[in-house]
Amino acid sequence: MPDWKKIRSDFPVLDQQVHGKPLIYLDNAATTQKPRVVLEALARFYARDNSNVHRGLHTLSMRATDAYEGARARVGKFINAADPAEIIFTRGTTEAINLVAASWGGANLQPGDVILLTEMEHHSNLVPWQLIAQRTGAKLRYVPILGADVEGGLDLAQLDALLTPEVKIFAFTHVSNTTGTINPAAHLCSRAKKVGAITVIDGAQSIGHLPVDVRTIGCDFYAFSGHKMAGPTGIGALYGRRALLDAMPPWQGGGGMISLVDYFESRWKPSPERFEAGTPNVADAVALGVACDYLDALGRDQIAAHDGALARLAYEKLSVLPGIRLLGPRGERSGLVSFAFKDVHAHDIVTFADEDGIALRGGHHCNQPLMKKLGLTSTTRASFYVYNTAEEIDVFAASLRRILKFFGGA
Ligand code: 7TS
Repeated sequence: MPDWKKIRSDFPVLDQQVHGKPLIYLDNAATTQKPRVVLEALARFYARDNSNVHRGLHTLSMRATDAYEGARARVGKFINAADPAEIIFTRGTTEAINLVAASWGGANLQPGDVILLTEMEHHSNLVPWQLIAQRTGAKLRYVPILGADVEGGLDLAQLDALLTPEVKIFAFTHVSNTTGTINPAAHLCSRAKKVGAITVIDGAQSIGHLPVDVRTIGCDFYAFSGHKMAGPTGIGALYGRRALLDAMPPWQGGGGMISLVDYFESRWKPSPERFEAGTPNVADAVALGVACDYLDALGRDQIAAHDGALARLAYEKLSVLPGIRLLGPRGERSGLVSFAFKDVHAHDIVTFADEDGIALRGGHHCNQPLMKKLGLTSTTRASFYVYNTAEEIDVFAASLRRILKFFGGA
């Protein structure tokens, strides 16, 4: 069992005061903080190994290439990919989903085909599909949610009616960034497979929080961001099954992705180079590999238990506040709580909590359609990670009581 109290000192940014109070960082669903080992890996790469990859024969270039390809293998191992070539480095989840939509979707979707999504998707797993639907004539269809303030899960009873043979892609989030719902990813993939649909999982909120094994889940694609798993911004990955990737066309052209170029036509390298045109983000990829080591040393099952316990504790402490509407499941949930008050705007709560040194997030969380469905325009969200503690939840709950009192709500 990790010593959770000691872990805090691994994160230099947490050692500061905000408005004279110790920083309590509860905005981890937006981005997590980075441990010292990740910061050092970035500095070390630039101080010792910096060079462009793949195109050089000199020592530094070979070192940079080894480090970059080593990071690819490490990230592949982190999610149990069968082959490092199944890992394509991207800027993050958003770019990874855009890659699948543009490349697989552009090559395969026909008018009348259906892209199945869910009503709880982040804009990143929504807008790219709208764009490719417009280009190809495919249609969008949604798995509805049960009331999000009841349990916040998908209405799985509708799956039989929705998963018809016209469905070519089923793209869904592993964990909701607004309700904290953990979707039954393996079950959804096996249901999609029965009608021959490929599956794309948005892993932005799961990758750093739960054990993720793409082969056990049985998905075709899995997209995630490094900055939500203790790694740097500007780096993430798309996992794709090799057979699918090898049959997909490039989505961006440039150096590094070709085997031969002539004035009028070119030939592509296989995956992953085919999908990584231009100089890649070498330093951040290397540091992402170090973030994988850091999280695996803690144990992702332990992290899931820790974050989930904090979220359940917060849910219980907040549920007694007058007039609160708490979203998502009461029991098993990922490490976040999202809530709304009728008379106090989320932005006011976030601003007032900041005075107590607490970092929260208020708004639609890039979930505008879900907000509309819930009859809300915004929620306040507290999201937890390895360095958060039960004591911080107490301070957070006390701060909310103070804020409600100020607004005349308690
Ligand atoms: N999918 C989900 C479920 C997310 O929560 C996010 C980011 C993304 C995709 C996009 O990730 P990116 O790294 O490509 O930007 N979510 C949030 C959030 O909840 N608050 O800020 C960013």
